[in-house]
Amino acid sequence: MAALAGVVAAAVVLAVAELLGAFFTARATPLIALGSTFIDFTPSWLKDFAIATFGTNDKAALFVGMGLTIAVLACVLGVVAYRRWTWGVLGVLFMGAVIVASVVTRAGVGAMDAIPSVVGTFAGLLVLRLLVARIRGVQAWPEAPASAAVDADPMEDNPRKGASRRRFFAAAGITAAAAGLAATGGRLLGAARSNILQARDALQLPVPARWAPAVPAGVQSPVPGVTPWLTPNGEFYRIDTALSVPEIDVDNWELRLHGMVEEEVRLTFQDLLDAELIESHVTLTCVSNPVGGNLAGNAKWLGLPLREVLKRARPKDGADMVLSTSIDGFSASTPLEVLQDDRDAMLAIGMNGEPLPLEHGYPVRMVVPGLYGFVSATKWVVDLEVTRFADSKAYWTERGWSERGPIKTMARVDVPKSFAKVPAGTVAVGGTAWAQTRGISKVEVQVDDGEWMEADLSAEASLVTWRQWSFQWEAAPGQHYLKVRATDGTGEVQTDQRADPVPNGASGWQSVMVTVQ
Ligand SMILES: Nc1nc2c(c(=O)[nH]1)N[C@H]1C(S)=C(S)[C@@H](COP(=O)(O)O)O[C@H]1N2
Ligand SMILES: [Mo]
Repeated sequence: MAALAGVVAAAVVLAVAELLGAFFTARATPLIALGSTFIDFTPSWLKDFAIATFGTNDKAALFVGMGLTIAVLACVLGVVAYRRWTWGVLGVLFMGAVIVASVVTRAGVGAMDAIPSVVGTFAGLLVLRLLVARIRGVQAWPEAPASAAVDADPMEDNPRKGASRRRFFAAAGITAAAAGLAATGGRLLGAARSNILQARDALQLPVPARWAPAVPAGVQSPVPGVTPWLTPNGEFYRIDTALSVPEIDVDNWELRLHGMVEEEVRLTFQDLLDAELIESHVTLTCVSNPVGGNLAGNAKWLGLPLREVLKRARPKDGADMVLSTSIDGFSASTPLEVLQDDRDAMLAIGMNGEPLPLEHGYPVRMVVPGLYGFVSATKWVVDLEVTRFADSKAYWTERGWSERGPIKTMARVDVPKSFAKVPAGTVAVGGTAWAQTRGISKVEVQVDDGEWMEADLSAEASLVTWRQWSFQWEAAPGQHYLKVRATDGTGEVQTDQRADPVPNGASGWQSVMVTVQ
């Protein structure tokens, strides 16, 4: 009963904070803040494990893990509070302090945002006090007399004790239900108070000063089942540290470009709308993508070239990096020269003809062709500091990843899937390959230990987008391994050297086992 009292009290802490949290910064509720803090302290091997095991469900897995941990701690605290009330109080206050500390140390979160957690903690303490008193009430009644039959129900023997026990469970149940209602109410209220989705929908993207070059016919591999050449927004992979998507009001958004510059530049969202925007297809890739993985996507981006912004700021001699920071404290280190050359690195506001989806950085993110996202693609970006690699470290660099991240040449098999069973005869094999900024000049397929055979390349849209391929395989019955490798535009063949994603991207040739029947 004391353990149950602890769990109910913990639910009250979270629910009250959730309800009040509707009136404060959304990222400041206890679960989000604790989870975000946990993510920030996650070592890279654990991040890698989480992505490898749960893929893009890693956040759901984190919430389940947190829920279980909190439940266990709450059981313990409940028992402690029942045995020694003072120790219980100290334990609850300590947990409350941990929550408050994790809330107020989040980027872009103010001290006032701790109010829901503080009120929630005291509400939880009050509930714990009342429930513990009820348990004491149950305990106060004598046990059933020793003379009673062994199989007799003690509640029958001592009806008053039974009634007081039922009162405890009723109080616990009603409180838990109320907590559930409060939490749901808080969610709905928070969603209702936020008008960010309406603001995004109402946004009219400007006409670009320079349209994306027309996509040639035949970019799509003719093999059915190969990933679409243009990734729809809803299917675009999502990787970030944000447990709760930042909600940014475009009227308050401002970007500050500062540091080693002759002139500090500030941009409002209206400045971006009024600027000469360009449109460009770019394939984004995540450094955590394992060989054969699908953490890559291709979209048409609309934005302001970063070289134009940097031209206005005039970087000083000696600067070699731009540290971009998001509203929630993520940061990326991008070589300055990459943002100044002609590859069309941009501050993007549009994705496939729409404003950026919230999860992909609304209202403004960076898109830099040729670099993995962790060193370039800052979503919800609000700050650019011109600095030096020697002076500043980005979010993932501090956690054991590389400070630079050019994308490695990679070929991927989409069809047939690994472990597929196919009929003997001609089997259509297909997939995609990327080497952003260098382009793909060749894709080859090897069956078992045979000769490398050249695949048919689909049309090339640009050097910064992926290029699809297809291959007709005359398959004989039995179990076979299909290997694939790409050659980039400079003639360099994709390395067969196996490497893990940490620290600067996976490498090696993908091998797919297929059973031919
Ligand atoms: N604010 C913020 N931006 C971020 C990240 C992040 O964690 N926070 N992750 C980066 C990484 S690792 C990648 S691969 C890309 C992914 O962009 P997407 O989610 O739009 O596909 O975003 C980058 N930008
Ligand atoms: Mo990434």
